[in-house]
Amino acid sequence: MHLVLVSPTSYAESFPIGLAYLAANLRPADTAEVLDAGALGLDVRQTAERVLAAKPRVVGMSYMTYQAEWCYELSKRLKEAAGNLVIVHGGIHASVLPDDALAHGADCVVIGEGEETLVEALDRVRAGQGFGGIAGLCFKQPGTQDVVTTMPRPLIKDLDKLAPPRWDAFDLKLYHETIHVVPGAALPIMASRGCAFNCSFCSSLWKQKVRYRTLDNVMAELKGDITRHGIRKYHFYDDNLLINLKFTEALCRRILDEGLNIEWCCEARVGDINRNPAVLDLLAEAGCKGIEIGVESLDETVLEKTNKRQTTDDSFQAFEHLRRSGVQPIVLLMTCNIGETIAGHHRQNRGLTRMTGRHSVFWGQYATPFPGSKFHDDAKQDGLVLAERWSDYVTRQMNFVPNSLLNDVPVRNRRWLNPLDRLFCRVALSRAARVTHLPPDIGVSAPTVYPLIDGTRTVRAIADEFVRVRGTPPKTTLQEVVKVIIALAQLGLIGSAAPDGQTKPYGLAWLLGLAFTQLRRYIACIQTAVSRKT
Ligand code: B12
Ligand code: SF4
Repeated sequence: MHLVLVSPTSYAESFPIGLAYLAANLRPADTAEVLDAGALGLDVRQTAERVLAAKPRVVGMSYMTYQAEWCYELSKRLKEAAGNLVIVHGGIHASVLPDDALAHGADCVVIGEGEETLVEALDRVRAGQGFGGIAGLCFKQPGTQDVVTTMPRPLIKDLDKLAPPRWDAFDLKLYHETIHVVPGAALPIMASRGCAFNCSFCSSLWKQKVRYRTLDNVMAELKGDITRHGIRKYHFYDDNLLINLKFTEALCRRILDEGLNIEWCCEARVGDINRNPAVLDLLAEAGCKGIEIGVESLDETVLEKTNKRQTTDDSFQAFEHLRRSGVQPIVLLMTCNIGETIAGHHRQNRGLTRMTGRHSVFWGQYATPFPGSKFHDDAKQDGLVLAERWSDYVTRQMNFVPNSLLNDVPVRNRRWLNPLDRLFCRVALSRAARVTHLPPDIGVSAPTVYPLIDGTRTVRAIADEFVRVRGTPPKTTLQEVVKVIIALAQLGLIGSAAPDGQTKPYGLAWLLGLAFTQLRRYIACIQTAVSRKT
């Protein structure tokens, strides 16, 4: 039986490793091809045509929340064109909201880990039978609209049983996934599945439990990839590669002993980096070039609300340890999280300046209440949810503003913004515009917001005033006002009327630091250009 596995439109050039695993773990009687519409730049119509041309019996789709509507549209088109096709949805969004998927063209939804469930579902299709009794499925009872959810599928105990991801099903030339610090073709790999924590903003399917592959199994995959594809750069997609330091150490030793000569990046929690910083030297020796660290926030109140179970000091220490060992720290931050305030943003800016040695305004990815997370459950009571449709659920766009920020009352630290202040605000806001998809000139800017700050109006009231006076759309106006407030807070140009809300504007040291950082960057660019020429 032939199966087409579709990866939908995407704005990141990354491999859908879930589909690569599914394609690799079918029965020999079944064949699968992967159609990555994102990598190929196909729209829904073109994707439907390509799927139908392949004449499959079953079509599988894997999607995150922001890709859901695209997959719903594809399912509708496929159903219209070929009513007998069996359409299976899976991945994070469908697993969390299977009813939504079933209402939009899916015949069945695989909830959670998919390799075993898909094989069993295909067996039923082959035998012309229904899906009843297969663990980890959700489907509509044939002939009725009743939705059946079967018992949860136990997690695969022995990950070594799984065949490694089938990269030969992909046109590797289409992917330019950077591993953040080393340019060039890189493949993803996972040595473990799951995470031992339970952060409020995370909607991962495999929280609170970690399963490992054996080192022999991981090494066999790496060697196989090197032989087959000649790729020596890897991105470990594990939620936290340093959670079990004994495992990490042993992995590094094997990479070194067997002379793999690879370069790689991974993700880790700051607490695990601090547990034994000496291990970082071994990681660096084994080719680790960068580690993504979820700093999330440098405001203790915000951190506490995320249940991240780490402190700002943990982040400072981890950053230092990484810097010392030569592994590049890749800092992940969130903006607009529950508990954020004007004074908190100011503190965070000072903390990050201290940590990174860069004098700048820092913008993270916007905190987004993904379905399946505790944040999603709390969002409506703790703030304003701006996301309106599934395609909004991307972190480069402001999807949520916490009440803590909306109800904060900004206070001006200067009478008027001087030309230098305006320049810094523009720099800060253009930086924000780069991480969002709003054009930088869409609404208001710092000099027009500043006069409205009178020490009595809340952030929400300032945005309302703008809408009233200028007649601009409420949502985009609020987004712009919040961005301006954050930039002003970080630069210390505003404080807050709340107790302990005082802040201090940037001073000479800040300016000199900024100039020095810029100078260093220019010199580094010139050095790179010169070394490329020679
Ligand atoms: C690695 C990773 C990335 C990588 C690669 C993403 C990719 N192409 O897969 C990078 C860094 C590029 C990335 C980017 C983003 N990510 Co990300 N990412 C992850 C992470 C850490 C692991 C995902 C993974 O690879 N898992 C391993 C594979 C094997 O599992 P899987 O894909 O879930 O597939 C299994 C099952 O789900 C099932 N299955 C999946 N699909 C199907 C289909 C069928 C037919 C069947 C039968 C079964 C099935 O079977 C598979 C095998 O068991 C998760 C967190 C997590 N722990 O899940 C977040 C996560 C998936 N990312 C998330 C988000 C939001 C994003 C971004 C949208 C963020 C942004 N910038 O806005 C971008 C989008 C990029 C894109 N490609 O479009 C969210 C998704 C939440 C949601 N509901 O949408 C997660 C859950 C993190 C979170 N915040 O909670 N991400
Ligand atoms: S954010 Fe990271 S540490 Fe927190 S639960 Fe998700 S995967 Fe685990």
